[in-house]
Amino acid sequence: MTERSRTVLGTCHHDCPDSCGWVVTVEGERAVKLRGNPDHPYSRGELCPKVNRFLDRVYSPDRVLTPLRRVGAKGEGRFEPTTWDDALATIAVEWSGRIARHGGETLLGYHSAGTQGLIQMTSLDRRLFAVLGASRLDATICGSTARVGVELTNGTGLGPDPLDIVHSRFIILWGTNTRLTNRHLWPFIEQARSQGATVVVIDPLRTITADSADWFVQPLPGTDAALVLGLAHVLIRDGLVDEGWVRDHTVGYEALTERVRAWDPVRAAAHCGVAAEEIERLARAYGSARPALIRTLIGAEHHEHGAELLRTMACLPALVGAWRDAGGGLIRSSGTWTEEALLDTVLPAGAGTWDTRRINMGRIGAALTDPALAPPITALYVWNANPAVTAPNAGLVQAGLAREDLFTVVHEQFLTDTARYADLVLPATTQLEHLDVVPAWGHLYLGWNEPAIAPLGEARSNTEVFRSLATALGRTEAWLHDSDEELIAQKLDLDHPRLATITVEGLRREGFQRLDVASPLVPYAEGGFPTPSGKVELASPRLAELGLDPLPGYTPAVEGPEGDAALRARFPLQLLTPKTHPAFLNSTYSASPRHAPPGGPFVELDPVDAAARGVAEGDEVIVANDRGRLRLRARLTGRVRPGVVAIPFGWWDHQHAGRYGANALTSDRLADAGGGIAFSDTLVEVRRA
Ligand SMILES: Nc1nc2c(c(=O)[nH]1)N[C@H]1C(S)=C(S)[C@@H](COP(=O)(O)OP(=O)(O)OC[C@H]3O[C@@H](n4cnc5c(=O)[nH]c(N)nc54)[C@H](O)[C@@H]3O)O[C@H]1N2
Ligand SMILES: Nc1nc2c(c(=O)[nH]1)N[C@H]1C(S)=C(S)[C@@H](COP(=O)(O)OP(=O)(O)OC[C@H]3O[C@@H](n4cnc5c(=O)[nH]c(N)nc54)[C@H](O)[C@@H]3O)O[C@H]1N2
Ligand code: SF4
Ligand SMILES: [Mo]
Repeated sequence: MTERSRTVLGTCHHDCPDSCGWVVTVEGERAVKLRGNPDHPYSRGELCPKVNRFLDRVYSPDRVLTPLRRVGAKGEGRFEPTTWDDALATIAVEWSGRIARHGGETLLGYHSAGTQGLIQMTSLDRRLFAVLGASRLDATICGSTARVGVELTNGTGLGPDPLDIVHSRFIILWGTNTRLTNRHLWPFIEQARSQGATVVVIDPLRTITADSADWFVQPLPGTDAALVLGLAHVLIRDGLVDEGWVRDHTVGYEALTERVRAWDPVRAAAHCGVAAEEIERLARAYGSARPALIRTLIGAEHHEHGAELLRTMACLPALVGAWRDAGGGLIRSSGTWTEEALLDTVLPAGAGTWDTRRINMGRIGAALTDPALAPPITALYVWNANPAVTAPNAGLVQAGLAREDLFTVVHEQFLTDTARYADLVLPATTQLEHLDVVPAWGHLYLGWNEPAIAPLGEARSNTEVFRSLATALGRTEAWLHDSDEELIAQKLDLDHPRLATITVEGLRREGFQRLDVASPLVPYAEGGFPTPSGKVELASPRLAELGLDPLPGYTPAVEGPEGDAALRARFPLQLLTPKTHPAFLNSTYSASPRHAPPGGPFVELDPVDAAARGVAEGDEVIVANDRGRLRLRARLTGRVRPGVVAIPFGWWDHQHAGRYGANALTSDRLADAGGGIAFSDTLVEVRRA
């Protein structure tokens, strides 16, 4: 280091389970190096192909660094620079006028997890939108359907510490592409493997994780619940159930036994497309290994019956008593450990409540185009998100964004496909330019993020913009103007036992601190599940009270392999649109030439489906359904099975030959619970272009 250089500790902000620690070297005013923090116990000095070149992103010539005012048509992307004063004054006039005319609910804030920091993801925004009486956003596009599903069985989303996977001896990676999406967990899985663990991947796609597994099981999409019922059948039939644990810590075992009696492997196989013999083998291997762990993330929930699947899947660890062991049980997002130690800081006591209507973010296209929605959404403020690319049914989303009467503000680092529709684009800081504390949903460390450099150009952080908006709107309540330090202090419940050893000074000094929970973390070895019965609810009295099936089950998706016959006759192939590229993070980085793989987007088909359509490797094809139509290159990679096709998710519209990306085709149907979206229950047909 030269005399003028210093290092600053930070944490990656991306919507990624890994929340890696980093170290930034700064010379003068400029960040010159960004490396993984070698001291971070989870990421251990490594970042990833997305973030290794983060400084290119920070200093990219394409960054939006001044406010922009639209001069072209919506979506065209023609803007001219303007000033913050002008932009804020325009917003104040537009919002006030529209609220006066339609009421507060005409305004909607739309965000996702562009940064998932405690204060920059969502904090002051909620206060401002609350006092304005704006519509509330159901931010359920990722994770909430799985959470609700698991909670129906266990009463909680809590599970083991992901790092305890080293203790596992049988690991099922179920609907998660660990090596791509959760890459820092992989070395711990390898460690378990070196100690004898078997790694199973269950995925309709042969992913890079499947390639590295000991055993790859390839069901048809959306049919896993049938597979689970078949597994449960064998576990019970063959005496592989931990009867003592089941007796002490579950309810409904007899009813479940009765239910799965009819689900012998032959019947299960007929629905899920996994051979009966393989179901038998998998059940016996899972039922005789200890500790046995199921790890799942998001892929399995993006289905019409995603909650049903997760609720059903969550019965397996209880049946075999896997919760007894360090490294046993079920892990999905481990963010719940942190969330429960945070305070809800929307409105201070006495400042009223915020109980306006809710708009589901996955249904944003429908909400923006519904002529019956009263009041209509006439003002939209987007930050931390790129819904034109990432929300389902993109044609509808973009039809909504194109509405002339919609006043749209997008706060962004880059001119995304969403920003192109904005009336005003506001320049956003990057993680190097603002303060935050970053929680994790893939491990149990809180990360500190000290700003390494001053905001570039005229960029402002999310919290700073909400303070500016409050001023522009003449709001003088002190709590609309709290500083970032104050917001962090308000959010961390330092009296919570899980934060007992965490301090703001400690976080700042070390860069990360672990939640104060046991290690290894075996929370339910002796039961004590927070369900009404205190037990794992194999049969759920709560579901029964709602008039729903109290038992785990399998319901075929309407837009799935066993769905609506008329639809299937027209669109016989099921489309998956997963995360595929190691250098993309959702739609982030895909517009950057150094991140995007050469050749652009493509559709993968099985050679049998391709031959039936006269399609050869590299041919141009049309992939279509009633929602949209894409022109893509066909690839016959052998990664999908007959009846299934896959298009990588994340590319921007202009990178496709037609007008839209993969989400032009995806279903925006709501999942069965939790407000998630059935992205992966989407039927299409493919033909030569
Ligand atoms: N490199 C990279 N990393 C990322 C991201 C990224 O875009 N790029 N995104 C981040 C985000 S926001 C998230 S939520 C996580 C998601 O992490 P994951 O859940 O691991 O990723 P997904 O691609 O959503 O889905 C995982 C797998 O689920 C499979 N799947 C789909 N339907 C089914 C089914 O019916 N049954 C089964 N068994 N599997 C099914 C898909 O084929 C896919 O391979 O990744 C995070 N990490
Ligand atoms: N077809 C299909 N669709 C999917 C998925 C899929 O697997 N397939 N996955 C779904 C999932 S799991 C998720 S989580 C969503 C993700 O959906 P999005 O969150 O909309 O996706 P990102 O590409 O991560 O967009 C985040 C944006 O926030 C911006 N940003 C980053 N930091 C900041 C900041 O500090 N301030 C502001 N104002 N902006 C910032 C980035 O530049 C980026 O454009 O997509 C969903 N959509
Ligand atoms: S995107 Fe994920 S893997 Fe990459 S540096 Fe950030 S947290 Fe780590
Ligand atoms: Mo996500």
